[in-house]
Amino acid sequence: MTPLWKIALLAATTALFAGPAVAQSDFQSCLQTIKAEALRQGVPANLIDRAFQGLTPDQKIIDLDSRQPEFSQTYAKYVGSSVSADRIAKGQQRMAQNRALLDAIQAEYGVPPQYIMAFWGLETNYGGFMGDFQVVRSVATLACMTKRRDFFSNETVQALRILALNHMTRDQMRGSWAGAMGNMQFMPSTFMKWGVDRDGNGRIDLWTSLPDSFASAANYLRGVGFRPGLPSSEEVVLPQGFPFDQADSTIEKPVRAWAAMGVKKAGGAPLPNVDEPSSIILPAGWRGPAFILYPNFKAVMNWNRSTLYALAVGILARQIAGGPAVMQAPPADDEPLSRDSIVDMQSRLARLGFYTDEADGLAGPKTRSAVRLFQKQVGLPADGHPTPDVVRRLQQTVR
Ligand SMILES: [Ca+2]
Repeated sequence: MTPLWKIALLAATTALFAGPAVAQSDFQSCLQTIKAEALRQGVPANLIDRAFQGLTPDQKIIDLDSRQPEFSQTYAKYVGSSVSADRIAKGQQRMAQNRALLDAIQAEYGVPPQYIMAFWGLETNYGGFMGDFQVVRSVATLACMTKRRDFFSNETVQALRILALNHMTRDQMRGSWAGAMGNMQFMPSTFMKWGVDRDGNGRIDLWTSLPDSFASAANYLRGVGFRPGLPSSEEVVLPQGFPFDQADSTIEKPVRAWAAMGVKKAGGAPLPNVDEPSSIILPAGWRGPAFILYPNFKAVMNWNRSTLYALAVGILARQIAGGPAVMQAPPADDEPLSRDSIVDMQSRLARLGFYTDEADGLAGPKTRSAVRLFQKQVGLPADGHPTPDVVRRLQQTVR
């Protein structure tokens, strides 16, 4: 489920301020600290006391939170499972059913219907699984029983504010184990910042009101920079001899500059003749599909800081709107790497002087650029994509 990524990465931004995890016996005193902040933000004391009455930490959530994925995610597996034929068909059906509403929202917020459908499809399979955890208990547990105290304390305060505004009762307010709520899996803080009462009944209801859910998603996307015009991303073909070390989300050029290098849309049509900053990425390495990332990709990444998630949004949106599927298949041997083998790879790259960060088992931009330096040294295409083959060659080279 996507909220996992979202929470992990949002939380990382507040890690500097996070206090130590507290023992279970301190749960009540932790709640009192949260209560003080909620009072400061105008939540009535009796409402807070009712919301916290009988509240205990949920061990299931603590267990789920401590799990770390054993393997890295690959483009083929992630996009293959999240952009299914069924999800495309359902998205088209839901878009047709809600056409007038979605057109009105597009006119107001500049977000095309297929994007709202793509987020809805990826977040909850069009409202099919919104989560059944009590949100106040989830975020209070995560605030008081994990290391991400500041982030989730604020989420708890925002959840209390939602109750204070009578949008939902404590028992009705359900979500994922990590506190993501409703059709679009908004965190309480996102709800408070971007939620919209589109149907005008006086309550923001992201569970049962589609007008509220869709308008809130569009309001959020516009708020984080989504603009009408270019899509978030699209598949491209690279010319023979394209320098693979230029294919990285950290390298930006005007769209026109990529076109001048011979980059075309998949299928051979020219790229748009514009100067918007854009990047090329190879999410499954040089043998797989290439994508150009336009400025709206950053807005999508703001919703969820996972490149694969953001690519899936663009691919799903395009096909919901009747556009083509991705043409280039990923290589069949692009296998996920275990955390252990990524750690092994990082420490060997460090011994070569190519990698100076902590060997954390997560292949981010610094790992990719270290892999590129190694690939150049041994004469491989420098796509920076970590594969079992790269790991094997490193093991042979650095002992
Ligand atoms: Ca409403």
